[in-house]
Amino acid sequence: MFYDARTVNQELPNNTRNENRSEEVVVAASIIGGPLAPEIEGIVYFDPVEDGTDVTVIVYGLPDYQPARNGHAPIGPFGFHIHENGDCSVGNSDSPFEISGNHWNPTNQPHGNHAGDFPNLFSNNGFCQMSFFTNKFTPEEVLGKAVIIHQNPDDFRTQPAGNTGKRLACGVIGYYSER
Ligand SMILES: [Cu+2]
Repeated sequence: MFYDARTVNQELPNNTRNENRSEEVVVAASIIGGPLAPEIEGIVYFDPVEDGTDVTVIVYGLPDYQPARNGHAPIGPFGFHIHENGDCSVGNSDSPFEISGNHWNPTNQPHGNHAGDFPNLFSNNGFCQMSFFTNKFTPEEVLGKAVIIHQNPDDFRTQPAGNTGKRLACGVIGYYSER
């Protein structure tokens, strides 16, 4: 199942949730760049499959890659996670999206094995498309949480967040429908 990002950017009212869900209703997150990367836009789909979820991300406007230098982490590939709070308020513009909280980690695992630990996003002139399967949750279990794109790559070993640096973009996971 595949939808264009621009057709699914409206969340359904609360009173339509779980009632007669048609095939046009999907669990997804519309991604918006914050003050450090306002060009970013995109969508993440969470499609139910046997024993888990197919996650598909389509993002535009990622910053250009910059290699590590002078003790600074590389910019890109971009760390990508589910965070525990579905709130994409910017807050501090020098360190946006802090209100989304820490990684979603319902089984109390070390970073690298959080339910919300995802592969890094690789930019192709700003564009990324990626799909992967996870058995760590169903789409319903991540409703009301947030997806975050970070400035730096996830090393999947530094605790508690993989040394992924600042938060470039955010999206709240909810029910979306085609318009
Ligand atoms: Cu994160």
